[in-house]
Amino acid sequence: MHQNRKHLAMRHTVLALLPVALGLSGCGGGDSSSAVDLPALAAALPATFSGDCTTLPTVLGTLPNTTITSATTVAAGTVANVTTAEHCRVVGKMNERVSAVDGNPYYIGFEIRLPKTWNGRFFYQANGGTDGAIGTASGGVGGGGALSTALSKGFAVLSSDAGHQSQTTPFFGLDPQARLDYGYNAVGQLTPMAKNLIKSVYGKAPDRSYLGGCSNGGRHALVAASRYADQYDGILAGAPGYNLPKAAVAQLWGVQQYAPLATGRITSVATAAGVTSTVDLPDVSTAFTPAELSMVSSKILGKCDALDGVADAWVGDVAACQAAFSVANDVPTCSGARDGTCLTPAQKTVLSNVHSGAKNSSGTALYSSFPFDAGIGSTSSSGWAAWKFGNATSVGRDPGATAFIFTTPPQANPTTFTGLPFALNFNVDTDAPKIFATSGLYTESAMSFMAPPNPANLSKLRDRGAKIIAYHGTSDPIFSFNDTVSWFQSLMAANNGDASSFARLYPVAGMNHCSGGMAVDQFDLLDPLVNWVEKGAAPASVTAAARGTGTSAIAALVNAEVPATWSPGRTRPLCPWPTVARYNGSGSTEVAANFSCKS
Ligand SMILES: [Ca+2]
Repeated sequence: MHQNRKHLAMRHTVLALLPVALGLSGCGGGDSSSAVDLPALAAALPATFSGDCTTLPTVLGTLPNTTITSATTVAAGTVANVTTAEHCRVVGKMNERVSAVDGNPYYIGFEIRLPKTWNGRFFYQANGGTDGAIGTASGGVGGGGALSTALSKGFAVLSSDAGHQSQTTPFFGLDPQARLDYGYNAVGQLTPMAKNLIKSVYGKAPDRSYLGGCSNGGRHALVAASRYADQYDGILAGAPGYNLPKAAVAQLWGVQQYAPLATGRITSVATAAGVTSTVDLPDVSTAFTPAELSMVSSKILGKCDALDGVADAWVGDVAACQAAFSVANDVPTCSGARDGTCLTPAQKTVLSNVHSGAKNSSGTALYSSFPFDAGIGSTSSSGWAAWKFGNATSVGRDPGATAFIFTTPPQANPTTFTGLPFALNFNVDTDAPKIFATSGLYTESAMSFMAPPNPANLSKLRDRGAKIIAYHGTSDPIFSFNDTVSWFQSLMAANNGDASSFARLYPVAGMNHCSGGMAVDQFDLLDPLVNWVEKGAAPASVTAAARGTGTSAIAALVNAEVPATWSPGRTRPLCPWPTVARYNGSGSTEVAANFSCKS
């Protein structure tokens, strides 16, 4: 601790000299963060718990506002498809209460898994969607089909429902406190509790603490990096939906773009309670057929594949692809009926607009643009069509989240709420601003409780020696890769042009939302993060593998979207943005070693 304080004091001295140094080195090339001596954090030391898990509730009975409901031994075996050693699973709840607004009971539910042989580290597993369920506390290391977890590595891992017990409906948003718990306060409450719990079990608090997740979990990660920088040494942010309410609004805007193109009709809609009513509305999933999206994907591939140095059915240089490809020039225009080989002029306009990003009627951006990527043809549940048409019209996803959690005041009644009508009737001029609104009952806006207070300013995290690694699939249809690049650029700007002393962004070319797609999506970014935090080893390229047919005996771990022309286990380097994995010019194109991260 004393050593860290000394380093911090030194840092302030260096900062005071910076303007002079920058003046001498000219503009644009500032490198203050790497020039500054950030404190080095000591490596975590292992410990063991040799006692009986079932006695833990007695030991843990003094945690404030916390009830332990069970503590059981989990024998060595498979957890989240990964071989895992014996551990204790402790389940509990914090801050039990009954809402004065909706009359429903609430608490912050959690489980924490405590290895008998512990590596001295804590991992907060931030979950996806609108939370509401305690996912198995295994601790994801990034991507899909991971071969290890934080738990299998020996971390103590916590997972929570973020303060409400309803995973499939968004109606908890009626309760003001449940909104805040979901946004940030569950992490704020659970983190010190978990550290105290760990101390009670092992005799010491965690030496090092990490928080990671993807999607909403990536949002939690950036929120924690901003709000709870004093609590975490390493942050792993996957597909960070750090502008989540804006992304949801953009989805509703998208539904309104697709509607005029639809050839099919929807004749009934259902509430969360299963009450159906007869309607006659456009079926937006018919705006672009799978054949049309596959055709667009092939056109993108044709134009962009070779830009990374090799035509290998993989677009590695996504930035160059944006300059090379255009819907107007590279997608055939239908001269007759739609047959899957062309798009109508109206379809081309919508596809361009959707990638340019949602805007209100006066042209003001409501969210980010999206890059064109060959993954647009994905037919998986994490792919383009599933998100743009399915989740954008479902009660539990974008319409419901916007109606009940993200707009103030909440805009609908749970008993009658249906997704598609809400999306079609959402007013992007008068309703969209409600994600910034407050009221007497709802004193924080959604953009206040969901977004990091200032994602560009992570100086507190930086200055204590903590590190952050982000990753994002370039084919992500819901949280735009471009939005994450915008964040990273703002972080660089706030650090005189270079945040590399404490932050890395790894694009995952072709990956859908958090996993899947025409991508090498099996990777582990947790080990590089730990090595950076605890050994000062800054990460460079990280090898990722495809999960094609035959790469795993577990069917769920095989990615059906790996192209047949690829070796099923093809590897590629993940490269720190803005470098790109480029073919070296010789050797097998199926092997990462023959690619290098270059600008
Ligand atoms: Ca290529």
